[in-house]
Amino acid sequence: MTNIHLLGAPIEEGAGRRGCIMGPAAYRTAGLAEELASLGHEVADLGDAQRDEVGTLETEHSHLKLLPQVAGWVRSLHRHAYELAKQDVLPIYLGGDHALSMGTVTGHVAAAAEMGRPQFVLWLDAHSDFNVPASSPSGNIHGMPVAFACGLDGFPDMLGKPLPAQLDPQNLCLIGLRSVDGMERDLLQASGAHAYDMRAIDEHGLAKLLLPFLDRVAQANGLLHVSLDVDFIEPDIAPAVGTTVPGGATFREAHHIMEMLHDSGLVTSLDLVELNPFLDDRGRTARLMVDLTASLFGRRVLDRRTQSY
Ligand code: B3U
Ligand code: MN
Ligand code: MN
Repeated sequence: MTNIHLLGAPIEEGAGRRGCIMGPAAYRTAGLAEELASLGHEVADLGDAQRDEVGTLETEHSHLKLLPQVAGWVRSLHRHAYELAKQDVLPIYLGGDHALSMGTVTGHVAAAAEMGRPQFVLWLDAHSDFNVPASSPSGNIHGMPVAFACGLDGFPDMLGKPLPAQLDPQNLCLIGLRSVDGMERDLLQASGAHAYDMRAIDEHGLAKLLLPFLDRVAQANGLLHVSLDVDFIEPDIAPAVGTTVPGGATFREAHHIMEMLHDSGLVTSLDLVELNPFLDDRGRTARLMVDLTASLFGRRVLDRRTQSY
């Protein structure tokens, strides 16, 4: 039994199109809390976080879209995540676009550093979200949270203070990549992060990519934050996302990853991001995300684990 805290993060200013503001409500409508409770977990819904008021921020990068609004969310969510990380609960952040992870990941990394435990991050996404302001072709801040959390240079004052602790790219695993910008790819590859595109899944299978990473988390007695972007999944079955990229994870692959994560017992926090209910087809994407979360929290057909290779 896990003590799960749900926190809504209805940010949409980091994405190129509107609609993610409705994400937390869609998860509630799709029955996320009830589903997790039916698996035997204790679930508390903390409601939605509020955005801080932030005035103009200094930056040479004038193409950054809605910067003060995004920074307002990041500051608020950073505080919430830091506080939740220090409690004996497992927070699920209901997005909201992926810029929210600038707050959640940095909050968890800061708390982990204070606790003297390494923080690991699993990023399940079609994109690596490793742009810095200078490399971003769009100016959409949801394309930048991983670079920010790793402490790359060139960001305005998103947190209202220096980054308390950086995410070590060695502790970062990205799976599902199929849309990475030119300069972004150079930054990602130079960082030393463990990055896997769809080709790697095709060639090796998910278990071979994920299990060694999970082993490293376990060996290091690490904490594991999972950030699940809707666009990780094939858009035919998960259409409610602003940046669909064909060739995503299948229904079976997505559930398989969640089941392996559950069996590991290592996940300590989770972001569900980029759900745009305005683009959904009769709630099917919201329901799929709820079902995937249920697999991550123990729903299974038969009682067996993936064997190590
Ligand atoms: N890399 C592109 C596209 C993108 C990243 N994340 C999303 N889209 N969702 C960018 O705008 O940075
Ligand atoms: Mn993303
Ligand atoms: Mn994405």
